[in-house]
Amino acid sequence: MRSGPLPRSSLRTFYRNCKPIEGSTVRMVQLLDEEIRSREVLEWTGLHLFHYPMSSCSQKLRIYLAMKAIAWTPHMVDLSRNESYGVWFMGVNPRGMVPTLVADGAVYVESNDILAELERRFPEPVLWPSDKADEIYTALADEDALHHDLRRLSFRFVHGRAGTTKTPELLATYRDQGSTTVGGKQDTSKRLEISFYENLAECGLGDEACRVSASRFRIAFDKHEETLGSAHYLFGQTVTVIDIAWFVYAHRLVLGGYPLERLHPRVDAWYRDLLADPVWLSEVEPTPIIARHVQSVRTRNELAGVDLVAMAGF
Ligand SMILES: N[C@@H](CCC(=O)N[C@@H](CS)C(=O)NCC(=O)O)C(=O)O
Repeated sequence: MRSGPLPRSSLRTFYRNCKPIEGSTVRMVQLLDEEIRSREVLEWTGLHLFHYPMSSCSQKLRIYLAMKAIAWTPHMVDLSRNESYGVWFMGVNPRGMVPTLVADGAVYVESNDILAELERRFPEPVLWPSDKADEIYTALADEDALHHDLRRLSFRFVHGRAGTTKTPELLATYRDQGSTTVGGKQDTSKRLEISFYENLAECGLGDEACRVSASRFRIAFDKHEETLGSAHYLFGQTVTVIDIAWFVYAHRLVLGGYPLERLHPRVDAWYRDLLADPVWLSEVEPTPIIARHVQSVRTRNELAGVDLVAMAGF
């Protein structure tokens, strides 16, 4: 079973091929022309973002866009209906994931690469300081490496799912659709997605896997707790993309019952401070229907003694 973060080697494949952002030696994922099968997007002008309201990576992008007051056209991809695995969307992003950016006909995948591209196009206000460009890239890669952990905890403790919503047939279609290369390289990302969902079908959201995922976040938050002892934000005295990325994670985990205030009081104060900003809040706040569902999942788990705290032993 694969419960660990993505290996560094596969993360590195995300960063090959295209142009680096200023101050960074790291490269971004832009699709090559022949990898884009839904050809009409090549004609699109301006910025178009494929996203989903409750997708954590989409939330990260939307907060960033709002902070920079960048105008963009939304394209909702309904993940609850597996729309990202549809033929048309796979022809835009062969990884079948949101967020995906189309910028004047160029297609960018991977939320952190999209942030890099946007920072290059819209440098003000600075959210990715060029003197720390590579450090920030590495910190974002570390955050991305926890994405499957977040998804696992989210599925169980926020959405209250018991297993997978992807049938073997759907996964087979997903496997066969879209370009097999991304940015000119054979892509490993889809294989990791398939193995996540196959594992979910086979083993469900088991206690042990969830415990491992929760402890990875505890370790990461412990580091942030230390950082925030001498800095206002996670990368110094001003807000950066790292704050946005971790704010989204913190919010999702708090929704799932992670005891942020008790275990990491400085991180909790930092999180609450950012949450008080209506721009940040509005991008992560669940709709009333989802909020009620999340609350009922929490109550049900607590009554059964299988809530996140009990399960993780925190
Ligand atoms: N490493 C990717 C992760 C993207 C990702 O996993 N997106 C999720 C939503 S947060 C998705 O599209 N999932 C589709 C699915 O699981 O069906 C990124 O940072 O963009």
